[in-house]
Amino acid sequence: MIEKPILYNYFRSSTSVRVRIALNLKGIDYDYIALHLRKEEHKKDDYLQINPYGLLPTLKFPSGIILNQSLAILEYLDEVYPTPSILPLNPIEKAKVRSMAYAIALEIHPLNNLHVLNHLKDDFNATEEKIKSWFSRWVHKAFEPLEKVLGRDHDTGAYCFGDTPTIADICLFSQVVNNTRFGIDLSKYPKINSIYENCLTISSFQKALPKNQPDAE
Ligand SMILES: N[C@@H](CCC(=O)N[C@@H](CS)C(=O)NCC(=O)O)C(=O)O
Repeated sequence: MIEKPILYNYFRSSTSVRVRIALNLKGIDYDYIALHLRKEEHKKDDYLQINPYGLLPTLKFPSGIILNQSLAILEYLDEVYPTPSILPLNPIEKAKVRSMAYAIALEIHPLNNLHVLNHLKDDFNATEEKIKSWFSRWVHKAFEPLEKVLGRDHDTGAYCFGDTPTIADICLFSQVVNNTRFGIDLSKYPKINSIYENCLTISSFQKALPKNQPDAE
């Protein structure tokens, strides 16, 4: 049993949603510390001492161990707390799951992060409409091929890989939740939508939703 960690996060942050889902799935109790991104609480000295990158989420253990980067946290949790598993053990299966997770976490999220959107607005005078179009562009650029992969691949089940959720579903679900804030039309992605709906039936995913957090607005 691991010690009770502190999760520094924000209700709306999709990378925070990812870690909340994994903690919930694994039944790990944690203390919730909210940092308001729009109020730039993640840029204050106290937090930068904990995570010099100034990004959320961060998971801190009573032992003093501090972890950041949501995918690194997910994999760490899966290794020290293997049941239920969120990554297959077989190397090729693991690579397939990581590939889908990375299609979202590495191809969409870094381009649509708050500091990127703020940079477009502040330094390139991008309008709200242009920012929405930017956000939407990177979602579709990854979701279109992901939908094809999910439709083609025999490994696809109720979830991205088989019939239990993995880190791929955790990333997919968190991204779909984030998309709703930008009004992205996802109607052309039946597979992605059905996986999202299946995730919604699991209480660990429900509990991690932005609206169910103590700092929800
Ligand atoms: N790759 C990192 C990304 C972390 C990240 O960008 N978090 C966002 C919230 S979803 C953040 O803290 N943004 C603050 C900012 O953009 O200023 C991870 O997966 O943890």
